[in-house]
Amino acid sequence: MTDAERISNRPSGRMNGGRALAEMLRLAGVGPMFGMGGFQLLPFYDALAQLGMRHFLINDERCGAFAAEAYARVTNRPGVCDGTLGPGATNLVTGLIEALNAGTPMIALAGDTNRAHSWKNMTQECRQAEILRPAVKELIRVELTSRVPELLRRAFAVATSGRPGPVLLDVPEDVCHGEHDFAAEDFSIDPTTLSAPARRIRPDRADIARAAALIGRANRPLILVGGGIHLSAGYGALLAFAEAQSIPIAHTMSGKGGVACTHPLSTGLFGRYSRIANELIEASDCLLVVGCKLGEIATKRYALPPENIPLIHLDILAEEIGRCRPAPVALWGDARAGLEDLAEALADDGRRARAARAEYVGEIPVRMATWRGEAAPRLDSSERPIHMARLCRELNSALPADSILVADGGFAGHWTGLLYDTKSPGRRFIPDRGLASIGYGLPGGIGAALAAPQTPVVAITGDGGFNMTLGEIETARRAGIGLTIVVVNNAASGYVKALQHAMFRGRYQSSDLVEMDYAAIARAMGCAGIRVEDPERLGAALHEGLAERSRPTILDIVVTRDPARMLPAVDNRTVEIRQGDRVA
Ligand SMILES: Cc1ncc(C[n+]2csc(CCOP(=O)(O)OP(=O)(O)O)c2C)c(N)n1
Ligand SMILES: [Mg+2]
Repeated sequence: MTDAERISNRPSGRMNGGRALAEMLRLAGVGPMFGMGGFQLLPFYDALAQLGMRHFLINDERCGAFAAEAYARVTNRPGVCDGTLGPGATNLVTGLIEALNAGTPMIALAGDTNRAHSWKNMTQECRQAEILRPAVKELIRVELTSRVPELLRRAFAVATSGRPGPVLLDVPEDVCHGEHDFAAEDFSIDPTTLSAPARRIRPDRADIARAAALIGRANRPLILVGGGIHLSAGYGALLAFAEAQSIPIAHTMSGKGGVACTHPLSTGLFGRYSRIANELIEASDCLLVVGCKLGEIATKRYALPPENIPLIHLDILAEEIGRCRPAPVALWGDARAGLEDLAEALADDGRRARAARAEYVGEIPVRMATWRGEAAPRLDSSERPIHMARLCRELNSALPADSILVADGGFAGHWTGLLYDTKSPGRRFIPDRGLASIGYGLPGGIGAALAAPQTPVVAITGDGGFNMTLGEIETARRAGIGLTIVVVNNAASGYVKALQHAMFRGRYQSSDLVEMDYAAIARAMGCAGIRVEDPERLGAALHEGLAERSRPTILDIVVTRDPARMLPAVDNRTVEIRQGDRVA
């Protein structure tokens, strides 16, 4: 059913607020929802059942928010989650901030107290609106049952416009349980607000002309893409522009997949960890930053890019431009629209630019091959416990081009951010870099798998992050999804332990985990579980996981326990940098 057909199928008559919420979400065509019930939102749950809408009980509302967030990243449609009064609502905070910082469209519902009894120590009562307000793009308190459709419309508009983000609807119990006579006209929604970006804004023409002049003069321009390229779905425009002008592309962890990592113009990850991109940044004479906040990790804690290199910053959020690094040319607008406009402005100069930069772009595959040669001992390592680089190499070989890899906040995200290769453009690498919480991998994998049921989905997580959210194995099994979960088992809060090794001469505190057999845990929970200690078994285990389509497979990968060898490279926070030093 198309959005337009669904939206024309309007209900009317007397119904409670919960039913009105569900009817609006049905019109909006939302995907599976995630939450845990409580008294306040029960009419909403009942309406979902009656309308046959998909909603998954989750074992922790934080995970519900993570799952909805990952669903939204895969589809660019708002993910939906809910929590009940008090602890349900406060558990949403981490997932909502992930969405806020990453610019992911979401709608969250929180049940609140019955206003006849508020502030009389109702069970679970707390100042949840105050707690949640800074975690979302907008918090909307629904004060009248009759206004449910209007305010849900507003929530979609806010979630998907400008820089997308999460919107929380705070719904008092009496508004959800209360009834109203609705007319069919009450139920409408603007179809353009059902996915991000709802609308596109183009940068100012004069700014485009200044940027084009700067790029036109550059011998070694470089594009730095962040997660905004996905929010804008600007893949075609990025590649067309980069190819027409012969400009290589580097990406942040969130920007991976803006262009396929296997494309000859891709220079890989830049920032804290890099293959060849950091060197290219330092040798560049013009940087075009697209949909990227230039935060701590992208800039190696503000050591990159050198101040003397002219920088053009294209971003949908005006106040993000120049926040961390002055941008002589500011392009305020949608990433795709901005790249299209730059391509048009420079269209007549393409032949000359490609000829002038032929040698420059020819360097990229050569440098990449040199890097690969240097990294080969790690990528091909047959050591036991398994080397993280070898695991990444096996992921590169086993995962087909259309697969999605969800990466958790610990080493899992950093190693795969550096070494995993996407083979086609698109949001196929999903790290939770908005807030970088550990514990995103499993629930994020659930959301991604439900968003793309035909697509192979792998979630890679640390053992610490996995411990945090183990209960969601039950959710994944109940959902019957063929998700493959790769647990990087280093029996440690590894990133912390590696930093303690580097900075405190091996004085470890609270960074060891007890040795666990996650494959056995998985089997006990009715899933497939494979423990892998031999790197030669990795490929077969991944294929087994990908072939299992109706229940999760947990691959328990025993990786290095040596904290001296856990980091993908030197982490520049552990090194005292003096002027003139080059670190990592
Ligand atoms: C919720 C949360 N708490 C703490 C941290 C800080 N932190 C970053 S990486 C890391 C280690 C996580 O251990 P694990 O998930 O096993 O991953 P590993 O680094 O061992 O691969 C921690 C604690 C965080 N990012 N998120
Ligand atoms: Mg660990």
